[in-house]
Amino acid sequence: MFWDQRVETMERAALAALQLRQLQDTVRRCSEHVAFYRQKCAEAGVRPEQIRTLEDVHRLPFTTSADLRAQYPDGLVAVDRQYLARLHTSSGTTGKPKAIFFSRGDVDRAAELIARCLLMTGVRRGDVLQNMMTYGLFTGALVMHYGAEKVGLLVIPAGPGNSERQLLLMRDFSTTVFHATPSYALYFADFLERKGVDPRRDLALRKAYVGAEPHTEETRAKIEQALGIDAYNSYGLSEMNGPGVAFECEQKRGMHLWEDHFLMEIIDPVSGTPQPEGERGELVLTSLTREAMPLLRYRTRDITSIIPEPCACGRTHRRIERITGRSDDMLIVRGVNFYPQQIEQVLMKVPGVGRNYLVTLRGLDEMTVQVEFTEAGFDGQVDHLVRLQNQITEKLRAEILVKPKVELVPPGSLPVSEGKARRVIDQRVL
Ligand code: DLL
Repeated sequence: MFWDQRVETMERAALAALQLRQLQDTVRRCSEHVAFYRQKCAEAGVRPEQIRTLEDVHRLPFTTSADLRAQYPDGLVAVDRQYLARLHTSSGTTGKPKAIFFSRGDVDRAAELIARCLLMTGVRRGDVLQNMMTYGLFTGALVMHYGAEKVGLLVIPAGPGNSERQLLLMRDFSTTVFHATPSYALYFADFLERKGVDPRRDLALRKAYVGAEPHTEETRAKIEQALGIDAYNSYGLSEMNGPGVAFECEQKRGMHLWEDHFLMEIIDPVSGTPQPEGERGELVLTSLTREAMPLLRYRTRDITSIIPEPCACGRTHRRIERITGRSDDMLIVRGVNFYPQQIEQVLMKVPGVGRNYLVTLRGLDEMTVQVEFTEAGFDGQVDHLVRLQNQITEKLRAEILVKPKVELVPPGSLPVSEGKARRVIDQRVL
């Protein structure tokens, strides 16, 4: 089902022509109204009228999250203050937050994109969406909320955490879809199991939208299996409205990125050079329709690749692969590089492994991986746990080439955060 079939299935040539017009307009607005971009473009030796083809995007300067912090609070705003309609912020791990402004039109367009995403997964009027993301400065809940209302769903603004209340709402109002981080979805599945609730029998749940943090295909499978639902991957970032940038359709093979609103490139994260289509690298996005705070060539730091083949659903907007990590998340332990996602990938495949884990780095280069085991998989025999522990250690060593200390802990004993999961704690004294 389509929200806007004409746009979603637009011929590639028409889409490219639209993108070029919008790119030219965005560059012009940035140069006219944002001193930061005027200076950056001058330094790069490029003027708006020199953007004649989509390839010319490569001549434009990059924007980084450091630039956003340096321009905090409003150095990147491109419209008069009276046209600002909403503020969101994104905190990240260090220092000042990033402030993201929306005009009235930006708020509407963000909701429109969510509406496309939701219909793409087969929901319709009459569905009940329980929004378990954090309401507030984070984009995750509000942007989804507005889009879901636009589609005509009944939206329950539950917010995160408090699993007892989530369950109560789910039961009393027959929730059919929920929106949550994958880590909370797993935690909630565990909670239901502990309560003796069988979601297939006792609840009306059919689908979930999971996003805002990296997760593997194995984690998706675990969520789907534990809750008896279809889970769709949802990608976005505050700098580009929040959720609704790229989303899976019913095929669940990569996420359609809305190319009439965002121009995507994949670059080599080290050299900054564009990668050929299909190659893995860092996703760089230029907003094509944002009014309040347009961004040119924003370095997302997210690692993915473009899927060039057309999708069976008929949409022509290209898909990106599941995000495998962030270029700044890479860990170096005892001289070996790897991504935290590789650990998750291994863990979620081992029978007997539960739904939460935590990697801690201490001292000079000691690495401990705490892993919850499942209630069902543990029969009280300690030697079974020891065997599981050895098995996990071996599998991790084979994948990341570093031998960690593995500690098995009971289900529900590792911390669960209300927002994004923190999977790695680095306390090294290097
Ligand atoms: O997390 C927006 C969002 C909310 C997306 C709800 C989906 C659902 P930020 O807080 O600015 O915005 O964080 C953006 O989160 O650059 C990625 O590193 C990561 N991220 C978001 N979605 C995914 C995903 C929101 N599906 C940053 N897979 C991004 C992997 C994701 N990483």
